[in-house]
Amino acid sequence: MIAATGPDEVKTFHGACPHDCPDTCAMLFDVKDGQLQSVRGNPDHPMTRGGLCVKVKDYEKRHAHPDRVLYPMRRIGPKGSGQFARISWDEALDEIVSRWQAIMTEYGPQAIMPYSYLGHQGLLQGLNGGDAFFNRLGATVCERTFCGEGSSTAWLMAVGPTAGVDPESYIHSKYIVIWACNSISTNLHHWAIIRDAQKNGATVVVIDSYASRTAKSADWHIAPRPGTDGALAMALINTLIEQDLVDHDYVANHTVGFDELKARAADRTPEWAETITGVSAADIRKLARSLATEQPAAIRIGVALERHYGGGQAVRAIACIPALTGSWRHVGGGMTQFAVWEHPYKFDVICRPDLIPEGTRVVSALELGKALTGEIPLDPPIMSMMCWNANPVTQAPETDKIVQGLQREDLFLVSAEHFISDTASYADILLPAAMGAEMEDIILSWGHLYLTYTTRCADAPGEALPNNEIFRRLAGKFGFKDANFLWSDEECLQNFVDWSSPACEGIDLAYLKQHGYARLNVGTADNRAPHKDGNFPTATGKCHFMLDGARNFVPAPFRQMYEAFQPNEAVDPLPDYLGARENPLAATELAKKYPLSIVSPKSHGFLNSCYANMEQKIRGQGEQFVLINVSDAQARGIEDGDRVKVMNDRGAFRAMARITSDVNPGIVVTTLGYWRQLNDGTVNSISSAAFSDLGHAPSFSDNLVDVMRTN
Ligand SMILES: Nc1nc2c(c(=O)[nH]1)N[C@H]1C(S)=C(S)[C@@H](COP(=O)(O)OP(=O)(O)OC[C@H]3O[C@@H](n4cnc5c(=O)[nH]c(N)nc54)[C@H](O)[C@@H]3O)O[C@H]1N2
Ligand SMILES: Nc1nc2c(c(=O)[nH]1)N[C@H]1C(S)=C(S)[C@@H](COP(=O)(O)OP(=O)(O)OC[C@H]3O[C@@H](n4cnc5c(=O)[nH]c(N)nc54)[C@H](O)[C@@H]3O)O[C@H]1N2
Ligand code: SF4
Ligand SMILES: [Mo]
Repeated sequence: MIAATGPDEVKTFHGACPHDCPDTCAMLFDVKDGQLQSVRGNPDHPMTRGGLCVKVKDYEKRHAHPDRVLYPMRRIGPKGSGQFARISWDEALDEIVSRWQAIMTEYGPQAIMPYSYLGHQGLLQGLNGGDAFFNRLGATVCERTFCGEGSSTAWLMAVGPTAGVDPESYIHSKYIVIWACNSISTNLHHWAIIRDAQKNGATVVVIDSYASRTAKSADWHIAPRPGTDGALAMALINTLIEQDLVDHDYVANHTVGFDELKARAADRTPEWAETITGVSAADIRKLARSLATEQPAAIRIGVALERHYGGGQAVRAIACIPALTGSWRHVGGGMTQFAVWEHPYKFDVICRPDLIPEGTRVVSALELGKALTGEIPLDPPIMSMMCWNANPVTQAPETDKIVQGLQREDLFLVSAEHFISDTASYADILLPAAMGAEMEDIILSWGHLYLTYTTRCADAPGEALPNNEIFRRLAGKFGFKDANFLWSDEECLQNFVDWSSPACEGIDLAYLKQHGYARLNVGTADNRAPHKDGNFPTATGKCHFMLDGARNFVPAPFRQMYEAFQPNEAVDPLPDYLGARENPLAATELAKKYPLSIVSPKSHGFLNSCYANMEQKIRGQGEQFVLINVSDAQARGIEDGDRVKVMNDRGAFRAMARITSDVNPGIVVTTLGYWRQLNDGTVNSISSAAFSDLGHAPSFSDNLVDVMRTN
């Protein structure tokens, strides 16, 4: 506790936002009589700066929401009907254990599949417990490559596991390129810094398939066709080299493969890229020149970049740019992917991959629909799934297939949730999960360089339990004695962070609890230029334009991860443009039937599918919509506000048409997160489950559709 205003008055505690968001805000929780009364951003935190986003600023309402799941429940109606009856925790856990034991006897443990993601981003409640438990059980391993695994693979190939530019150092940048990221909605506190830099005279460029909120606030919006960023990046490389805008000294000392990159980029001219991207050759030249001459220049990439076939290669190409120009020499110069690379979390202790029995199969979360329906033949089939911290029915591709799979009478689904989400509505056993202020944790941050602690300070309603406790109890029922399952929450946190690492110098758990957050010991935002003298955390210490074909370029601790994500097919030694699968200019047959490219970014008002069941949040975000250019609308007889059907061979959803010049002809946009049970289909009904080129990344920006008026 950090303050109390009287004996039974409001007490204030350190908190942290648990959502999957780069900002990981440091919060203050005001609690009275065990109830969360209100929340604030911690004004002392250098990134949060006292502000919270529209989603979370009234977080207490989510805690106290009347629809929260309060008790363990058993399904009593047809699958998906949402009809449940209360049972006790013991009954629920005993039923789970006996059903799983029967499945394990008949089919073996791999017939059970865990399914989770980062619905809670804590080391304890997000990553711990479930993985260790299911690994120990011998269940199928669920590969979760939703977010960043393509760009991470590319990043490791080019520069290694580095945070790159500290998001706070952007205050020193003079030229800022935000590439496929809608910061105002998805990374608000970084945007605040960028806006301050803009006020100080920095130029802000946004490269986005449509005029997002962030693009509209930029000095310059560049709108390549979706999935063509690799061509744009290669043409920038071509221009930098052709116009001799290269920092030759930096290139000679700190990079590998310049001559080969030069040869590769020789015919990737701005004119070539113009035909692919729709961005004029003159604009490409202008952008290249500014990136080289207006220093410090920084590039912040968003997750949407990896979301098409070729997205991984596009990130590799972009990662060459700051080394070619020498931007890395400056504080506020270079590139940012994920800050989390500097965080000393012990993932091996948290997730216990060592417990996975040899030969255990891996099923991709992105292929859940195919796996549950038998489209991917699995022996044994998946007979049970447990879902927590995730909502695949709205969030994963090919959702119609997922729903078909979840309707299987012989599938035993366990769901731990706050609400009866679209996925939880199919559960056989529904478990009530505790929420943010009701549990202790250290929340991971992938968007800044602070550890953030959150206090257990409010009572969970009904009988809700933290995820970690649910798995502790399940492990107890199975008699698992491995240390993880016996540690208290406090012991877990002591064991999950490498407190003895240089990054944690001067920080321990006691300090973190007292202060709520702590900056990692990695230099300050005002002096940090991590690759001024090269020092890339690659095997050579250099930035790799080119790989030599050997895989040992990735430094040892990350090699296993890289190998796991990297498809077996040979990797091009150099970056290049690889066309998207559903590129209308290339996939011409498909494009005759479905001529429009759809992108489905994050909404402003929801956090993935969280909050999309709360009335005032739906009002803020508006009903499910599709943005469409006037020419595409006219060609289909669509008027603004019409109900339309968006479809392809994978499925369809209905939305309201919004006619706008924010999207170019040939492109439509629908935001993610709307609940299927409150809408007629959602955007992932049309999404492809195909992997992009690197890291088994998803293909959410690689889909063709058509739109039809329905009223
Ligand atoms: N409000 C809000 N904030 C969130 C979330 C949320 O749901 N809502 N989710 C959180 C999560 S899990 C994540 S991963 C982050 C993600 O946050 P971002 O990295 O910002 O990702 P997106 O919003 O998916 O996409 C960003 C932008 O990329 C554009 N885009 C899509 N495809 C392409 C393309 O092929 N090329 C180019 N150049 N642009 C493209 C989209 O139009 C969009 O404006 O946000 C986090 N924060
Ligand atoms: N078309 C399209 N699809 C996308 C994306 C896109 O941009 N476009 N983005 C992708 C990305 S980047 C991501 S990260 C994924 C996200 O995919 P998911 O992680 O599946 O998304 P959420 O909707 O946040 O689901 C989290 C669920 O966990 C629950 N939850 C939250 N906290 C807890 C807890 O403490 N305990 C338990 N038991 N449950 C909890 C929430 O109520 C919610 O239902 O979606 C991906 N899907
Ligand atoms: S969702 Fe992101 S911006 Fe909003 S409070 Fe949480 S961490 Fe901060
Ligand atoms: Mo994400």
